[in-house]
This record gives sequence, C-alpha cells and structure tokens, in this order.
Amino acid sequence: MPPPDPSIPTWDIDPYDPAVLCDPVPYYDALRRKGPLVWLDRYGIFAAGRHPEVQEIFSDWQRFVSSRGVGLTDFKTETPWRQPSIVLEVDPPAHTRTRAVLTRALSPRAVARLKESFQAEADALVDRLVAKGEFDAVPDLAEAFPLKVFPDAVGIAPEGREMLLTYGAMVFNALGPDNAIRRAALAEAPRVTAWIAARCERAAITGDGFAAAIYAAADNGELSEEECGLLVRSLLSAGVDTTVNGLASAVWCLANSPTQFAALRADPKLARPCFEEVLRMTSPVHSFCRTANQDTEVSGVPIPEGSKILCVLAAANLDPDHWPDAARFDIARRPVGHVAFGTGVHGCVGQSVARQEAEAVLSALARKVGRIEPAGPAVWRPNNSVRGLGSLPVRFARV
Ligand code: HEM
Ligand code: OVM
Repeated sequence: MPPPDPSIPTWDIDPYDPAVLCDPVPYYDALRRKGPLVWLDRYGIFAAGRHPEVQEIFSDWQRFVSSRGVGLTDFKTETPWRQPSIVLEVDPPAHTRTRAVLTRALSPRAVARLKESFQAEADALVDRLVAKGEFDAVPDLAEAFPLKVFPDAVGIAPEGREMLLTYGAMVFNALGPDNAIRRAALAEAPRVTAWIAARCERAAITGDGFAAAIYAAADNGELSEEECGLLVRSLLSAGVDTTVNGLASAVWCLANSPTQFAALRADPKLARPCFEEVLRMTSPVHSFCRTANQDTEVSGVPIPEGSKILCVLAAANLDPDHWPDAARFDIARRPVGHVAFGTGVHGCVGQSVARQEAEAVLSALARKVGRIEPAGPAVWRPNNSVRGLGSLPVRFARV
C-alpha cells in the first residue's frame, strides 16, 4: 500500500516478524533514523519511534483516539475479537467515568497496604531460589511472583491462575496483525474467555481487594454491575503479562550488568529507580496504536483521517536524542519521562501496583543474592505487543 504522500519515508519491514520481535533493537534504531513518521507499506500504517512524536500522539486523545482500537484492527470497520475494554478502548468522556473508578480502586493508599505482604512473598521466593541455586527465572521467578500476589490483591481464587498467562498472551497478541502468533494465541479463546468471564463475576470475587473496590462502584450507582465486571477483566488483561515481562527483563538486565547489580546490592533503596531504568531499556509493552479521527499532521507529516499509527514505546525509550547514552543500562539514571507506561489520559492506571511488585522483588535480590550469573541461553518469546523472555536460565550465588 503506497503512503498517503510521496514525501513520507516508506519501509517494507515487518515489525511483527518473529525474528524482529525477538531481536528488536536494530528495528527500533532504524525506525527512528528513517524519520519522525514512517510509512509501513506492508500494513498500510504509520509508525513513530522518536520520543517527541510518541509523546505528542499519546498526549492528544482528541486527534488520536483509542476507541477505534489500540491494535491494528480498526473497530470502525472491523469486528474486535472480544467485547472492547471500557477503559483502554474508549475516549473521554466515557473513559473518564470508568477510569475514575480504577484510579480509586488502585489508589496509592490501596497499593501501599500491600507493601508488607508483597515483600514477605518476595523474600520467601528469593530464599527458595537461592537455595535452589540454578533455575529458569521466567517460570520460577518472573511468572511465579505476580501469579501469586496479583490475583490475591485483586481478589481472585487460587485455582487455575496459570490461565491468566494464557489470557494475557491472547489480549496482547490480538493487538497485532493476523499472523501465526496471533492465531495460535486466539486458538485458546473459547476456553479461556469463559474462565476469565466467570472470575470477573461479583459472586466469584474474594476479600477486600481491587475487585471488591471496583464493585463498590455498582453499590453507589456509579457504574452497572456489568461494567464493574469488565473493569475487573481489564485488570486481568493488563496486570499480569506486563509485570511478568518487566520482572524477567529486570533479572536479565542485572544478570548482564554485574556492576549495576553490585550498585543495587550496595543500596537496596535503588530497587525502584532500578526498575524504572529496566522499563526504559526493555519496555514490556513495545507498542500500542492510535487512530487519527481527523485529517491532521505531526512534525509536518500529513496524516489522513482513519490512519493507524503504531507508537513504538520501546523505540522512544531508547531515543538517543532524548536520553544521553541511551543504550547504557544505568540504575542511577532516574529516567523521568520514559513512556513504558504510556502517557496522557490512558497512562497506566496500574503503575503503582507494578512498581510495588518490582520493588519487593528487586529489594529481595539486593539483600539476598550475591551474584546473578547467566546459566544458559536467554530465549525471547515473540509477542505482537509485549517484549519479553520465554526462558532465562540463571544461577543465584549466596551473599
Ligand atoms: C494502561 C504498560 C502494569 C492496568 C497501560 C498502558 C501502558 C501500560 C503502556 C497505556 C495504554 C494506552 O495508552 O493505550 C504497563 C506496564 C506494566 C503495567 C509496562 C508493568 C510493568 C499494569 C498493572 C495493571 C495495569 C499491574 C493493573 C493493576 C492497566 C490498565 C490500563 C493500562 C487498566 C488502561 C488505562 C486506561 O486506558 O486509562 N499500561 N502496565 N497495568 N494498564 Fe498498565
Ligand atoms: C484492558 C487493557 C488495559 C491495558 C492493557 C491491556 C492490551 C488491556 O482494559 O483490557 O492489554
């Protein structure tokens, strides 16, 4: 498909090729070099990889809407694979109403209450892993920790929690094109969708966690009970794969940068800034789309109404014109303005939960592990929207 204007740089790359998804940094670098906006003729979409344009597009929900989907599917002309999210895939004012309920349910106070239980769980897990010595950090740490603490915090019963990983893979892969990765993930849809829907019902909710706080909005008449169920579904969609891949990437960064791990050990209070730098370097959500709902332009490039723009958060977070020594993993950097959580009205509403989980794990590593050594090849897992590892063999040496 030709670009809407002949002056726009055009590129025939497939960003969803498994080889690109598993080794994406050369693609990010080339995308930024080609221009502020690049036309991907294979898909007939724009892509933005520089920090200023990604920032601008995410900050303007009126020109660049989410209600036509944040993947390649245009909800205006094609049928979504599931009932759209009532927070991620809507625009203000509908968004404002549902977002307010999630903001309250995931408030700093609600999240701070979890600090001690997250830390106890992380300390116990890391003790077990140090005793084990050698293991795969993806299943044994990065998946194990969120799969325990997150459903507990939401208020989901323990049985069948692994299904949350399958559902996350469906949700994030579905945002990409109709390729083999997407088809394989969605093959699981009937079984998993029914399980998730049942977990989101009010009767299935346990305790006084995030889900109970969401359902309080049904009692005060703010939202319908059905809407509350869909917001619980949003937590289960967005809250597991993201933290799993953030934690796996954190271990990967630290295993490959012994001096940075030594700096973290020397000052365990660096756990939070360390995770921010991991997010900047590895951006667990590598890209999300927006759709132009009017003829407009960005950085002088004309964008016709209906255009999809792939915003490559991971490329913006490595933009050398924005970050000094962008390719260097430096836990002292304090990378304020990274876009790993997005920005603007849809900026991640669960970010304090993610940070609380990461702080617990990274501070346990800092206090309990002497060295993190690679113990085999790291294997990346191709995903149409998530950047992360499928396997990460490591050795934890005692302090
Ligand atoms: C939104 C990333 C953890 C729930 C987002 C967005 C990004 C993101 C990039 C913006 C989407 C957009 O603008 O289209 C991440 C990363 C995480 C993480 C990298 C972990 C490191 C979580 C957690 C939860 C969560 C733990 C739940 C507790 C959500 C929800 C939205 C969202 C509900 C939609 C917000 C809205 O549309 O207003 N996340 N997320 N996320 N995230 Fe997260
Ligand atoms: C949702 C949701 C929110 C953020 C990310 C996400 C694509 C889903 O509301 O279902 O994953």
